[in-house]
Amino acid sequence: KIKCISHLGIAVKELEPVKKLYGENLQLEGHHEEVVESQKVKVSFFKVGETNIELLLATSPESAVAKYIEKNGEGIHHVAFEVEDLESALEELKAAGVKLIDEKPREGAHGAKIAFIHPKATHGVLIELCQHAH
Ligand code: CMX
Repeated sequence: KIKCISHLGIAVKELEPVKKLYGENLQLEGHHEEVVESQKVKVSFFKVGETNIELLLATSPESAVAKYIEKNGEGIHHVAFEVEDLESALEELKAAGVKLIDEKPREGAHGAKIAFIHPKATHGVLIELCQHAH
């Protein structure tokens, strides 16, 4: 079951000018920054009510974010939904024949469990499902 939108991931070429935009110009509260080695990204979170903006900077040319920017330029990269139970959500989607990128949860930012659904199965929107510990 989906509880809420956890975050919107936005692919950027540089972090500092975009952090200035969200943090200073739009006056959102920046609250967490982390390198997620397994995803080859540095992430920076800004709180928007119950949800977040996640700025995504590639840490390697092989990063999914670097490839995305090369093809599309900067912009919205994925939507992340918070679920109650990620493993069973993935089982249900798999059983329904929905194409997944991750059939098992991986570790994402904040130590959350994350998994992606393939954009080919979602009419062009990369969807992340995540489950935070709290
Ligand atoms: N949103 C929508 N469509 C996307 C997309 C995105 N973010 N990224 C790729 N696609 C589409 C491409 O446009 C392409 O479509 P066409 O075949 O119609 O041209 C298709 O998916 C294949 O894309 P590609 O450029 O050939 O790239 P790959 O197949 O090598 O990789 C994907 C695509 C989605 C499988 C890969 O990016 C992936 O595994 N993503 C999940 C992990 C990830 O994105 N990590 C970064 C964020 C981590 C975090 O938030 O912690």
